[in-house]
Amino acid sequence: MENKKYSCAIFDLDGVLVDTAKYHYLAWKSLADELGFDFTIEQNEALKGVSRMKSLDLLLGFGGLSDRFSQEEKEKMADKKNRIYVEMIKKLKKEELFGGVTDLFVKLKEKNMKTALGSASKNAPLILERLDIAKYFDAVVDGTQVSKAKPDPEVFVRAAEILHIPCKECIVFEDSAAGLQAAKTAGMKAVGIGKKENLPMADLVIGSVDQYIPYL
Ligand code: B16
Ligand code: MG
Repeated sequence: MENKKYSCAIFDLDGVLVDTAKYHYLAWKSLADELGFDFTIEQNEALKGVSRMKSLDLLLGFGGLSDRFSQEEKEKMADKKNRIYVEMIKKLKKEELFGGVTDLFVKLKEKNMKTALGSASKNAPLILERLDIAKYFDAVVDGTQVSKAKPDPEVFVRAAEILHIPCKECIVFEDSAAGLQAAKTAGMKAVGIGKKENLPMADLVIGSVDQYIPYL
């Protein structure tokens, strides 16, 4: 157990606070079905944390359909996937917030730590509203506010800037390889949520965010 103290915890959203990753998967899978190829849950790992258009490029690559479509056609496909996804997350229930998330937020406040959201998703505001968790964040940075997608560190650096906290005093909680890479590049502590074999670049891997409470 380390002794270093941090001032700020930055949370990814999809896959860290709520399992929206499964809805992203189902929405991309329905597009793959329509295009006539299989898209597996293992392949979906590569899409986690990356932007919508980059995800589409990866998906088309898995289907052997790279370079087959114009930019306009790709934008239509991405819009279609997003409409399917939004229909799913409009029905998101508060109970889908991962267990222990609220406990961690309470502990962070007790320790006077700042909290921020650092998500690649343009749908983050809708998800925060559905889960009623916007109140827990001192700063929110999402996919509508950044120009460079993870693994670029922009989303996390922006959150630290808003809160006037040096990057080295921030801990990032992330479920994706791209996001952990972004955290490391920013000079932040990178805590992986998930399985060690999928997240080799993390400083620490835990199964869920509340497992970090003993480290505070
Ligand atoms: P959207 P996060 C990411 O959110 C997802 O992990 C990733 O699968 C998705 O492609 C990306 O947001 C963009 O999402 O299409 O809703 O704008 O994990 O950074 O919270
Ligand atoms: Mg994520």
